[in-house]
Amino acid sequence: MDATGKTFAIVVKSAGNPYNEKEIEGFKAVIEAAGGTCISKEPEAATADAQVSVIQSLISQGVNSISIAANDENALQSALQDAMNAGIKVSCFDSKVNADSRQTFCNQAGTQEIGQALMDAVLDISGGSGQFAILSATSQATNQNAWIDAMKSLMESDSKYANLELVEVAYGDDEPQKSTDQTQALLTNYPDLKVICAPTTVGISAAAKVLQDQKSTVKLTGLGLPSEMAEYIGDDDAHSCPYMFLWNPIELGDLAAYTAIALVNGGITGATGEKFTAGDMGDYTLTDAGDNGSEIILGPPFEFNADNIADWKDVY
Ligand code: RAM
Repeated sequence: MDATGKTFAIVVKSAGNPYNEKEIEGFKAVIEAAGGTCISKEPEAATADAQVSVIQSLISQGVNSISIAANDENALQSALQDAMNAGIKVSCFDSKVNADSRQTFCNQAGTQEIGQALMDAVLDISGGSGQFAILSATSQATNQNAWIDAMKSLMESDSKYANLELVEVAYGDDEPQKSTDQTQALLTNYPDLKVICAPTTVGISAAAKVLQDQKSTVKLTGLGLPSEMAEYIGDDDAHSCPYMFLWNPIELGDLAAYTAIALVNGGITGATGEKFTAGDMGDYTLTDAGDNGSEIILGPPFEFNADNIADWKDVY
């Protein structure tokens, strides 16, 4: 794939989040190896307003492509449509915008699959019954909201979850201090809480520290970076998190970059059913994302536990 003479922007949710930095690392390496120029933008806070300003400035700069991890599904629509009208190729990754605001979406794993993995972990770790809470990112985050919705529908449709009670969805806004405070509040407000599920790398690492420092009996699962979670993962009372899931965020950045290059070079338009080769990652197909738009799924979520965490903690 050749990106010579073209400029590719990557816009993540917010600054100061190591997961976002890994996405940028992967994206930049692929764009630069293909001869293109990479511009990375990390808004101060994980808000739609901050991303709208970034998008407007990228339109003025005349970039060829914008790849964005959205802080809101609908609020970026007019800015991203202005970008597409200006001839800029627009795709999202990690956290999607609605189908009218994008050409395609690089999804880290199937939304349903992630919801299932998290629900089954809560069921298993709780021993099959009792109270659990979710510690999420921002209340507008499309990816976390989709995973939480998938969890809630599973609870309604499958009787094996009938003895679990979701007491609260708390929002730490992908800020370490707010996530810490929200974890403390959950512990205070729900003395019978058994499990916290944090489907955000920032939330899970903040919660892990609170639980382990307090020697709490509340257990943790969710989506976390092995590098940040290694000290908290284990099967004994000394560790707060028996196991968790994730995928490789560097590879998600790689896939987002190959997708952007394919859009700019005309290899794909974003229509469901199209196929392209993402460099050495191999062949990918654009499938139906279920929202009238297409998506490209990176792969299945991977479980990190006491047996394999040592192999992964230095990788990402
Ligand atoms: C946080 C962000 C990101 C999400 C991961 C799992 O880093 O919210 O969008 O995909 O967690």
